[in-house]
Amino acid sequence: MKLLTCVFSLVLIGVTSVTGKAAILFQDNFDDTPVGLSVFGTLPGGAFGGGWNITNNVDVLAAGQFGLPNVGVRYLDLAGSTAPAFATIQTQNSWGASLPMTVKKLSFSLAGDNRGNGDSVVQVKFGDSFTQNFNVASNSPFSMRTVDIDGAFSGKLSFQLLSQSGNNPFFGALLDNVKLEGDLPPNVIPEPVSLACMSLVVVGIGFSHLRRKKTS
Ligand SMILES: [Ca+2]
Repeated sequence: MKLLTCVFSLVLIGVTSVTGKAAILFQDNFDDTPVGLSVFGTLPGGAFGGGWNITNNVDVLAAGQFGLPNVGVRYLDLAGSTAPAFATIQTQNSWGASLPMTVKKLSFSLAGDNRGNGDSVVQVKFGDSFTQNFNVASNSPFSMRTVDIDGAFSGKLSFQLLSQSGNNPFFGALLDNVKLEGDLPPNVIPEPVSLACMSLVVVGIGFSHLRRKKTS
């Protein structure tokens, strides 16, 4: 292995160990979730592991069902069909401690109830450090919301239907396309190849030092 290749590899390894590898950490478009009203307990969750815990209940709706938006295959109504209906859904995964990944960006799609029931407020939380309320007009179509999450934040992600201005407690904001992006853990343990490289570099530096000494 040539010295230059080794030096280049070490520089690359150095960069990797500082920043980690950018990746999607969690993603759920609910398209594989079984359709049903008043879903209690848990949801199976999406790609990249982990499901959801539900407080109260949600409706898992098929696009176009009940005259609702005909996009996104399946999505959630955060007001289920059984009282108490205003749901909180929270990831079973907790990022930061047991999953040592750095979460940097959260995105999701929200729509109004689309049944003329009034405006919704959805509270989004990430661990104990991040909380933000999103107002959703009753008739608004799905739109993507994006939030920059400080890499220092950690914990579980949750969506809670806080309020609904209409009279029907069973029609609430619609949620789809939840995604967390960030960095995978940095590779801090040197592999055998890296160790061999490092030895070569050290020897190389020693030689060039000796040569400079001889020529001076
Ligand atoms: Ca969907």
